[in-house]
Amino acid sequence: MPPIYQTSTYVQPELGRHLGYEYARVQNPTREALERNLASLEGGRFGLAFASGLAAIEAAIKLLSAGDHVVSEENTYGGTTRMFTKVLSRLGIEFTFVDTRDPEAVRKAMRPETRLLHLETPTNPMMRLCDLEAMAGIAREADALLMVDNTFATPYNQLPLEFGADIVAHSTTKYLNGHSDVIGGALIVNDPELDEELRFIRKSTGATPGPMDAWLVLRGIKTLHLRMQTHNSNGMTVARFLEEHDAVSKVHYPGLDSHPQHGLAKRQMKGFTGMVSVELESAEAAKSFVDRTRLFALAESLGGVESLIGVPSLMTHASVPTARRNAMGVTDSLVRLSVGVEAVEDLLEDLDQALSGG
Ligand code: P1T
Repeated sequence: MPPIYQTSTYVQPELGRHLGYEYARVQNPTREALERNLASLEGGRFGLAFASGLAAIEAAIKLLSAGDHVVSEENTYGGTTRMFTKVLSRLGIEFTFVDTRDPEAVRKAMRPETRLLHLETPTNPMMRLCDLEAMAGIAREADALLMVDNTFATPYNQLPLEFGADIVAHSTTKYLNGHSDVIGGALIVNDPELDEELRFIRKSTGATPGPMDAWLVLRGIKTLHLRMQTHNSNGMTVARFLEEHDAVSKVHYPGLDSHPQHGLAKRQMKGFTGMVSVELESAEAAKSFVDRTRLFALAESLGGVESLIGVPSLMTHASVPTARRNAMGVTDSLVRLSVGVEAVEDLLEDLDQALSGG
């Protein structure tokens, strides 16, 4: 097993000569083991681990300068939107948010100063998809970088670099670690210059993960394929069950025939994850549902072995302005489930009793 190099610095044999390791913000062997693993999983050449998913995305945006422009999918994780609109826009980087299901809308949003296109597919929490190949074409035409947040899909189900992405971003907090005990992030790239620039940004700004967290993520990844098989199959079973349930108005899950982009999902994804969003009849019904589940724990986050449930508008996406949220369908009656790897009959029983009201 790779040791946990729990150190901040490394002794140098003489002035002006070190053994490849100077200071742990810059180099750490445990972190490097994780980075090689992440690169290999995504089919990329270089991996960079970060202290969180947001830190990873932020580092990629820091490739840009004041006056540059980013086109972003509108239905990203609420914290990503908040970072773009409330922090990074203050530094003179402009953001335009679009529905990336529509390639024409994306093409129209691109400007001469657009340097990066940021995507999530499936999106959090509406499970909307975008056509990665089409998006890579649009980014290339505009001479912009394509960044894909692959947190929901995971490399087990989808490989954005193969479709032409330049940067894959992850919150390793989620499926990659898989055990809800670490906050972490990552970027994976193929281009050595991009890798070097990102490493420079991380070294200069400092969002590195500690060795213990890197080690835990690496350990979690060893079972990624086993966990994802069960997340995929439990997700599908739960989505089908909820689609038939009288108390549920609508299910958003790319694996269902009823998903408007099911064809695209089958083309660019191998499986459809454990993330399922459902619309109930009212905000009260949603509250009663999430308060009554017993196996599905009411909590933010996703992708761990234990099932979680939440209302995105009041939790993970509360920082997105209400009008924008509502326009995308992220209302108080939308419930998001992160279906875990428990026995699926137990999960269905729990959902059924919680939906049957009290
Ligand atoms: O929490 P952090 O590791 O910083 O990752 C942020 C992030 C980035 N990208 C996606 C797609 C995400 O879902 C997240 C974090 N999301 C949640 C905490 C959540 O419950 O949706």
